[in-house]
Amino acid sequence: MEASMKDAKDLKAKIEKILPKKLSGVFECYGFNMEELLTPLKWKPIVLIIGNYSSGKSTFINEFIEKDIQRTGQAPTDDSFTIITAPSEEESPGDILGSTLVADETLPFGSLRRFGEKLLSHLVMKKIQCEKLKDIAIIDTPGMLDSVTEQDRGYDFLGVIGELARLADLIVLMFDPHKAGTIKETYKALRTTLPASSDEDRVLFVMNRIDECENVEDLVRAYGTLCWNLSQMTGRKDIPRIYLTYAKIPGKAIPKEFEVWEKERQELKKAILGAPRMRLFHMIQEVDKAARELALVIKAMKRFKELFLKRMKAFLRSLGITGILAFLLGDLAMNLLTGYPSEPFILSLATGTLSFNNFLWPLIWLLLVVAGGSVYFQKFTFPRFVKYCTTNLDSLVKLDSAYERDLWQRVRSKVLDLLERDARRQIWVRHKRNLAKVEKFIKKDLQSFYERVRRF
Ligand SMILES: Nc1nc2c(ncn2[C@@H]2O[C@H](COP(=O)(O)OP(=O)(O)OP(=O)(O)O)[C@@H](O)[C@H]2O)c(=O)[nH]1
Ligand SMILES: [Mg+2]
Repeated sequence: MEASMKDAKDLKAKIEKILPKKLSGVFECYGFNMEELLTPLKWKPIVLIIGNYSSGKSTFINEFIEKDIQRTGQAPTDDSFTIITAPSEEESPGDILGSTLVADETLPFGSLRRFGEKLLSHLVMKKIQCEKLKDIAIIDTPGMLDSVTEQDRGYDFLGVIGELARLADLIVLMFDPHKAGTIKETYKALRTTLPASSDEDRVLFVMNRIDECENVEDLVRAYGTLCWNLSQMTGRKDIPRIYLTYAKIPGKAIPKEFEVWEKERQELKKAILGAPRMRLFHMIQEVDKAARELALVIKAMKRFKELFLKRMKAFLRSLGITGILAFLLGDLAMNLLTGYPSEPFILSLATGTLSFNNFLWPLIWLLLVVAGGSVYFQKFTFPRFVKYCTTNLDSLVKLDSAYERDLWQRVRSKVLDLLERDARRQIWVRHKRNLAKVEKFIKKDLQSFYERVRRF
């Protein structure tokens, strides 16, 4: 584990150096926030434990860290988010309150501030001396409870879970056999934050408290229900691995036939200790996702610019023709209407009496047409063109794969926003060059990151 923590640190430093060097400016240009992308990398690897109430989350954590830190109990026990980790060498053990956590720039929790005061009073970090927690942090969460609404809690519970899931490198989703059918809400929270299928290997599914099944038949039934519900929600054809576990509770005998699952609990703990390695994948996946999203946005803006130039060309062509006509015939029309100027340009050209003075009115007419044309363009043609693009947003991109269609759904609103707020500036941006930069980054730098991680 030592080695992989160091690798993670090296890789993180590399990403933090290369990403701004190669792509800063490009990110900002399209309203992407590079800081936000790098926040999950700020701190140590995070393991998030979520699931139904009383599924045994806190019991499992206490067992993992070999200390009775979290309160456990049959009724819904926790109503707080607890981040448990070991203090660094210069820190001392103790509790840190939510309001301090979100204000601390060295921690990745600043984004939780937007969920309000109520959440902050239900957020705490416990720093305890524990060898296993030196390189990881575990977050214990309040159990999902269908009857508790957002109003009761006073903050957007699923929003918080989603945000923590974004920061986490490993997510343990814990159920128990009594409630194998009530996982919808939990999964919905994950689904909205982790839409790419690649992210699903960050989630470990656990069915805990299996010792409470009457017998193996009962267990199989509960397992079946859970699988069915999972496949309904994930849309995956394969069944993800589900760890079947139980805690050894003093005074509670484990039925003999369940002892074969004893090692699953150990494997789950091992998987959790592997979080630093997961972080490496997480880091690269995040950067990968962001770079591909960015590339798609640039493609859309590039197409926008191309369409604009086409429209502009057509406009200039008609403006040119109007300009020439105005230059040649403008003063003739004036002459016919008012008798002034006495010698229109075209007539003096025909009679060969052209002098410097004859150019005055044609030039004024030309200027008037050009000025009028550009005002018209700015006021009417351009806004109409932008409107056309925003209503036909999907036609700005060519989507070849399901992956790209997913990607487009995620960035569509960003493109819309860019066009509505920033269309004029986007005309001047060198999209082609930016796209080449991002594509080169994906092909070269990102690949070398992947290769490095595969070697670990
Ligand atoms: N039989 C049995 N009981 C368990 C097991 N795991 C936990 N328990 C008991 O179940 C109850 C709930 O456990 P907790 O660890 O508090 O559950 P939790 O998921 O943290 O619950 P909330 O914090 O309320 O969401 C406690 O009384 C535990 O002793 C298990 O594997 N088998
Ligand atoms: Mg608990």
